[in-house]
Amino acid sequence: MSLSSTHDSIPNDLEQAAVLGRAKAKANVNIALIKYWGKADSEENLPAVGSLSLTLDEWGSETRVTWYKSMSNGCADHRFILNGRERIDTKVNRLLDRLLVLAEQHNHTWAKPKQVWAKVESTNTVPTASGLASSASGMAALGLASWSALAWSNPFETDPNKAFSPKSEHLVDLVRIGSGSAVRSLLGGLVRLERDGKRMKQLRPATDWPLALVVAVVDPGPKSVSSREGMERTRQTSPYYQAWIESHEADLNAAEEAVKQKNLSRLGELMEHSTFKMHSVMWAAQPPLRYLKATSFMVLDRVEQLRQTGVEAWATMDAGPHVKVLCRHEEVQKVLESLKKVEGLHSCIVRYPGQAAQVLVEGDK
Ligand code: 2P0
Repeated sequence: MSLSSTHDSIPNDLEQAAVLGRAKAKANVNIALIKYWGKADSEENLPAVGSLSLTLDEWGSETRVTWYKSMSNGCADHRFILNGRERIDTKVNRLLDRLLVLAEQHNHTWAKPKQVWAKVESTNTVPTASGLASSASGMAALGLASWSALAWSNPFETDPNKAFSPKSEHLVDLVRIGSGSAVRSLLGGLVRLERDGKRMKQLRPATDWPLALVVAVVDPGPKSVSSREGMERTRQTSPYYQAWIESHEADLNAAEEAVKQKNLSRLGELMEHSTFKMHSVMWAAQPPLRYLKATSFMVLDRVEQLRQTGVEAWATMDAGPHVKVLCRHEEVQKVLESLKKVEGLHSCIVRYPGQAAQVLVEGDK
């Protein structure tokens, strides 16, 4: 049940509401090397396939959540302020409402969640909704902050990358309600998320393998079709959907093996294969989902040429036109030099492997 749907007014004066708890968290974006596309259950946002990702440094979200309780009997909708501007976001509301349901189920002291609402203040350091994974960092930071503001301990605190207590499963479930890919941003470095959307593990920490991702930004504007809508359209109409699902696990296992062996060319081959399969199944949807632009293909040509000259560079694209090129640290300059020659390319940004999501300590503001 969506609690926000039962709310009918927003208190004009915040002083009419008591602060129940507050916390701040940050999370970085992650880019899938082996892709998630398609859902087994839309309501629970369960993925139809697993995925393998690289959490990046610097690009991410910092989010502060304050939970309020109305002093009157009135209820209020959650408020969401992104980069200083108030907006309505169904993903945010869904996640917060789910946390309130969870609180009720676990007899949290807040007792009457209908009178409880959240103010979310978030800043993104990555362009929003353009296929650069802003919802991954956004939902991971929101999940962790809203969870911590309930004074539930961060289940990742003791062992950020390995500890999976029942509590951390709840946190994973919560974050996944916001965004399927966001779960992976709870961990740093190279991460594998299983098909059940719950179990995941870090395959390698960020500092363990000097990789880089050169992001060729084709068009910084928002994407035309949301991932959620695109996945549903693909499931319903693409004749290749079943083949995508059935052939996926083998890619995931092979990629995990390549990560274990630090075999970049094998990992790169598998990454490109997963990307092209995902875009093929999208193209076969009706109407087709065409996230790639002409410039994306020009970048792909460059990446292929780089490989012909001995540079280990491999491409991946998500639900947007940008091309992310995976390579070694020491080959970043060669990749940049080559991509500079692509006409019409907006910009190139270099990112490196990044850390897990974390709760931030702040003064009593
Ligand atoms: C991924 N993408 O694995 C894939 C590759 C885009 C292409 O996960 O509906 O925003 O919120 O679960 O996580 C983007 O989809 O979708 C995504 P929802 P999400 O990164």
